[in-house]
Amino acid sequence: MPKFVPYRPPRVPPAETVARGEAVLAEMNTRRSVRQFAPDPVPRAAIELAIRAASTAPSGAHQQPWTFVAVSDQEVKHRIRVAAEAEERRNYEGGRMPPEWRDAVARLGTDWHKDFLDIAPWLVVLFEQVHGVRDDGSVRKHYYARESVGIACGMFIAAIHRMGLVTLTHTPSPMGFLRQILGRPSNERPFVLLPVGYPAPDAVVPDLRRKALEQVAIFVQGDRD
Ligand code: IYR
Repeated sequence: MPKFVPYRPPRVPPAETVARGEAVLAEMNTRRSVRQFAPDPVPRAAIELAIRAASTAPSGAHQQPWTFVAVSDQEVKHRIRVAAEAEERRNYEGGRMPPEWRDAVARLGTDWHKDFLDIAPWLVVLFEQVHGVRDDGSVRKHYYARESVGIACGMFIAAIHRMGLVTLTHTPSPMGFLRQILGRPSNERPFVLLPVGYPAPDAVVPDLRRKALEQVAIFVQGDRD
C-alpha cells in the first residue's frame, strides 16, 4: 500500500493568483538564451541549489531519471569545447546539417565556434537515465524518461534565471562524447549541455519575438468560468 501524507499549501485567492501570474510572466519574459558569458565565478552552492530545484520535477513513476554533471574544471571544460567544436564544425562546414536546419537557425547567428564552453564558469550536463540499473545489475525500465528530463531541464533553466544567472540549451550534435569525457555509464544519454554564468557585459541576443497567446493557445471553455 502506498503511504499518503497531507498536502495543504496555503490557498491563494483568484485575484492574487492572477497577480502572481503576471509577476511570473514578467520575470520569465526577461529570460534569454545567452551565448556570451562573463568569466566571473559562480559559487558551487548556487549550482547545487539550481540542481536541487530542477530535481523537484515530476517524473514518470517518480523514477527521477536524471543525472546532472556540473563541471568547473578548466581542463575538462576545454576538452568538452574541443570535442563539441569538432562535431559542430562537421555540422556547419562538413555538410552534415541539412539546408532546412541551417535556415531554421540562421537568425540565431550561431556557427561552430563554442568559446562559451571555456568561458562560462560552469558547464552543467544533464543526462537522461534511459533505464535504471538495480543493485544486482539487472535493468529497471524507466517510464517517460525523456519527458521527465525535459521537465527537469525547464525547471533548471527557470531556477537559473530566477537566481540572476544565464544559461543556454546547447545540444552539440551528436553528443556521445559527453558520456566519454565525463565517464558516465552506458544507461545515461546526454540530453543537453547548459553553460551557466553571468552574461558578458557586452552580451547581445538575437532580436526575437515570442509567439502571442493566440498563436500558442486554444481555449475550450465552459460557461461556468
Ligand atoms: N547545435 C548547433 C546548431 C543549432 C541548432 C539549434 I535546433 C539551435 O537552436 C541553435 C543551434 C549549435 O549549437 O550551434
